Amino acid sequence: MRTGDTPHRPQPGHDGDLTDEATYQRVRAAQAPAGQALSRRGMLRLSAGAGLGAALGAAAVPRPAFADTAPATGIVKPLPPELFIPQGTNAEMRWEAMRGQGHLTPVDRFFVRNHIATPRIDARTWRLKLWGTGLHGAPPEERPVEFSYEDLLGMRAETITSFIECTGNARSFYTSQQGQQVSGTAWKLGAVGVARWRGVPLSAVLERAGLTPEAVDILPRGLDADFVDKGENLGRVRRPLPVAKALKDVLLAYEMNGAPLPPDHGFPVRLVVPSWVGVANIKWVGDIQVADEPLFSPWNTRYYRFFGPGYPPEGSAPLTRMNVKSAFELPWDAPLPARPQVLHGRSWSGTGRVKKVEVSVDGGRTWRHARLRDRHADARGWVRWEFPWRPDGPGGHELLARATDDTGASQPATAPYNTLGYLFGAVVRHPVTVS
Ligand SMILES: Nc1nc2c(c(=O)[nH]1)N[C@H]1C(S)=C(S)[C@@H](COP(=O)(O)O)O[C@H]1N2
Ligand SMILES: [Mo]
Repeated sequence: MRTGDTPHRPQPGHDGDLTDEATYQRVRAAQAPAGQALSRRGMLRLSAGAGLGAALGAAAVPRPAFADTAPATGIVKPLPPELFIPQGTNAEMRWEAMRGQGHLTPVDRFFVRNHIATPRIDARTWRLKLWGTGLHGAPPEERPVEFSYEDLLGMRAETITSFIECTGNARSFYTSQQGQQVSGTAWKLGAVGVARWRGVPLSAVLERAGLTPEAVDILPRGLDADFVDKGENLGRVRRPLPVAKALKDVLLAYEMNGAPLPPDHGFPVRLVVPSWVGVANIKWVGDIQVADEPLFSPWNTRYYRFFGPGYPPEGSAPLTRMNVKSAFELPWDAPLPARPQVLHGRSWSGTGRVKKVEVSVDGGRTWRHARLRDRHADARGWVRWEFPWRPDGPGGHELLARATDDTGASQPATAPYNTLGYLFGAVVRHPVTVS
């Protein structure tokens, strides 16, 4: 199941270029996990993948200690209520916490999405292990190519500014705006943040480990505990990534906003996969399988695909890029004064550079352009914008913002339904009360 003869230098539209959406859909749709049949419910059976994770947990990678982990959420950093909305093992950023901030989201308010809990890892004994058929000599799991934390710090570093956003960000609006039932964390718009990430290009580590031209997929895996879904152990959090994307702009990041990666965001090292679905950004990475055939895990088969009417039983192709979104830097149901004022917000897109933001203060009947800042910032971050507003009177109002990127992608009035509530990209109606 080779997908191309030159995966290292893919051409757009070529089968090797799995960073191209159309190609990805075409190639991935034709592939299924080897030896795995569809169950009666049409879901992929993943017992093989879970077994692999469980076996590795015991054999290859020492378990991190869980001391210091706050029992309630499993999150280490403080979660003051003025900055965060609790969401089980996760913490959502309140958008009003971005008001007056610079381009970056400070770590103290950056959202946390943990499947389980933040592990405490000792960087002195931590090793990144690479193994698999996509490396020269096909090093087995038991004798992987290893990198220490010091090894990575000694390699050529790169810095990028990029958002990380949960695929389910804004999921709650499927229900509150569209009346649809979806499963998953009921995020509003705060499962997103922009940081400056510094680290080693994944391409450099792959080359040093002996990447072969036949390699097509990598599978980075976290050192947090096994994920158990309704009694079923799915193993460690891990999600396949095409080698083509891995070589393009992915970082093994050890710094966030100029300081060592905090425990909750992946210390000692995490992947940063610009523009892609949040789950691709594996935290606390312990090992990376590199394979000369497509790889599968629950995180690209039973999750992070579109399911529901209009999709095949096994779902769409695995989701790759995030979509276009906008948020006001205001609390939900914000009390606002009945005088002229300036509204602030931010827009971002995984498919291109945000070129235009329009705001409507009359429920979507009329739209006016917002004034953009950050026009020259990294397209993988976001743009801040401002919109002068003179409320027409006291009472409830709905504020709407819609962005368009340079590919023409924009925000529709409604988002196409999918059962797991991914990629809500419609315009959000933000209620405020003027008095
Ligand atoms: N090992 C590991 N990596 C992980 C996760 C996790 O639970 N475990 N969550 C993923 C998901 S779903 C998201 S959205 C991002 C969130 O990154 P953050 O917590 O730094 O904001 O991390 C991803 N990486
Ligand atoms: Mo996520």
